[in-house]
Amino acid sequence: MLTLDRIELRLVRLPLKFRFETSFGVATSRYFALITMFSGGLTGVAETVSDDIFPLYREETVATSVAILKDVLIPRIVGKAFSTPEQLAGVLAPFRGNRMAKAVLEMAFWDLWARSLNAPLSQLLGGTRDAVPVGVSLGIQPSAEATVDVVARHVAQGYKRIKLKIKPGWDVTPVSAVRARFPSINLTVDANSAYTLADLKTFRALDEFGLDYIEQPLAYDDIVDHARLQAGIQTALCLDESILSARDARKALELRAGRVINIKVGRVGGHAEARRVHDVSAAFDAPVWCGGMLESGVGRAHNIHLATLPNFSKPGDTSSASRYWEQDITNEALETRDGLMPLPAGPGIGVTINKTALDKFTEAVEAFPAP
Ligand code: OSB
Ligand code: MG
Repeated sequence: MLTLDRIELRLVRLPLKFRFETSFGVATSRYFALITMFSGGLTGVAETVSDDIFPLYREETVATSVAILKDVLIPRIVGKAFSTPEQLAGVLAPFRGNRMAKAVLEMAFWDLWARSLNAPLSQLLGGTRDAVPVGVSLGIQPSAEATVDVVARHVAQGYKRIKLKIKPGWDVTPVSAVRARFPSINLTVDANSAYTLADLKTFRALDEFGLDYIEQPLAYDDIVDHARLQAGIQTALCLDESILSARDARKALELRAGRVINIKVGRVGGHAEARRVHDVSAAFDAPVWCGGMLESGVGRAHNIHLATLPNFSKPGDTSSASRYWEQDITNEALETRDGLMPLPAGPGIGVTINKTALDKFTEAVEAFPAP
């Protein structure tokens, strides 16, 4: 049993090294709530993946997650004792939605629990590898030439898959330029829900470029139109925003709304649900891969541990930390070698907090003691 003596919530803003443009907006920094759980001499840590200010990816923002964490979720668990992450998740389960807020607590508890057992998180999740293949997600660039340049740089760094962000009016142009220069790289696109079924012609055009998949072309809350689109094109669809649970994954795969699933721990409410999405996808012979939300070393370490499960058979988005940050908040450098990200070794998520760096990027701290 682990008693949660105290929970700390920090608001952290990390400046990004690059301007990250997607169909829904531009990011120049990453804002998140970092949760630390204290039990005896042990700690567990995780970060939110909620949106900065505007709910543009899904519904949750840092402000909504923090409100639910403070008013509803933290008061239900602080001072209480839990013997498994599932037990803690069970206390949060009656409350609807707010999966990103629930996930940060569930994930921090997995880290704490794994440290208490002196085991790596990957081992407790059932992971089978000590390194995971990774690709890179490249934001929208100002021109086709700039797109080819940025792709060339990342191909040279060994990334095993290049994903281009696209939006209506900026899709076939960058893809055809990149394909002409790199005929055989593993190439994908991510539309972040910017298209509708009226854009079928564009998807038929994209069919000509041998993409491994097209990620989340249609609405963030849709699977029915995705099934219609999938029936009309050759390229596999990959669902990201549309999948919030293993139940969603089951329905989407049953309807053939896609053939690949991007798993993000925060989006589905935690590691246990992420593992259930992984398992249900395996039952449908649908490969999965581990997505990213521009996480710091803390969230990235969680993602790498999850991605050691066997059905994570496509390269994920957990690229090198040095690509995103001048300075990360973890002591360990999370860097890829030849397109492989080594599992951070040691108990829990295998990384430790650089307190000086964390303090530097912290905007506010709040402590929740046991009542
Ligand atoms: O759709 O996968 C996405 C980043 C923020 C929000 C949504 C997405 C992304 C990425 C970046 O693609 C992945 C990463 O490098 O962490
Ligand atoms: Mg995506």
